[in-house]
Amino acid sequence: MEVKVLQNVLKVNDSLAARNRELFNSKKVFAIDMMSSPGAGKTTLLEETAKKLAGKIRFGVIEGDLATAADAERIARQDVPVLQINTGKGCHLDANQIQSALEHFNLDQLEVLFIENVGNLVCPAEFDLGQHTKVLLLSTPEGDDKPEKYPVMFRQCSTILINKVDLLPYVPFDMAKVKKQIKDIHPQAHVIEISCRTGDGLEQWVDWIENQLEEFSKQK
Ligand SMILES: Nc1nc2c(ncn2[C@@H]2O[C@H](COP(=O)(O)OP(=O)(O)OP(=O)(O)O)[C@@H](O)[C@H]2O)c(=O)[nH]1
Ligand SMILES: [Mg+2]
Repeated sequence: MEVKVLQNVLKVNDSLAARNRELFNSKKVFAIDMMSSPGAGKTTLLEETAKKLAGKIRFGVIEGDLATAADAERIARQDVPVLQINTGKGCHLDANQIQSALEHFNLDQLEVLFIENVGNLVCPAEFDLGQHTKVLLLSTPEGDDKPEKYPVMFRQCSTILINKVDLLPYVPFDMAKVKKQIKDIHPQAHVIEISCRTGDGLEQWVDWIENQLEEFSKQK
């Protein structure tokens, strides 16, 4: 019985996500779901992305956290349109929340929408939001066993950013081991090493966004 209830919840979520995706497509907005453990650097990366994309690509951000508007305030300081969703006890965003959030954006003015999901390596993987692609951040202090311990998340994300590479001299993190785990779980995943602190790899990240947007625009 419990399984049936869960299936219904996911079914309703999937149909709302499909509607969100139709809206994104009709407005020509490329939507990216950003996921990671708490503190891996999602908001910092979006702040740095805003600096790099200023005047190039018009984007907005939906922030998901249990409580506070702290992340949305950080993004707003970059002059990027942003809306904070507080999930209360919820450990992930869902399609219904995104649908409500979208009413607060002028999608005609946007080319890309980043959705920063609640920090969690498990639950966000289960819920389609209507995004076109999912990006995962793994940061070096989290340890080098995460891909094999959280395979569902790593399998779902088209691109995996390994953040905080500036900390490699100080934390036990075997990059080759992590890349091997990712290859075993998701051979097609695109991996980029970055540091939001030093800026390493951020050009590659911005190139990735530009290429994705170009491919998306061709489809319309
Ligand atoms: N050394 C180092 N610290 C970083 C880097 N990127 C982010 N941080 C720090 O990591 C901490 C967490 O960063 P956030 O961007 O708030 O992480 P988050 O993933 O948005 O966190 P939640 O929203 O709580 O899930 C902050 O103190 C950042 O300054 C990096 O590349 N190197
Ligand atoms: Mg954040």
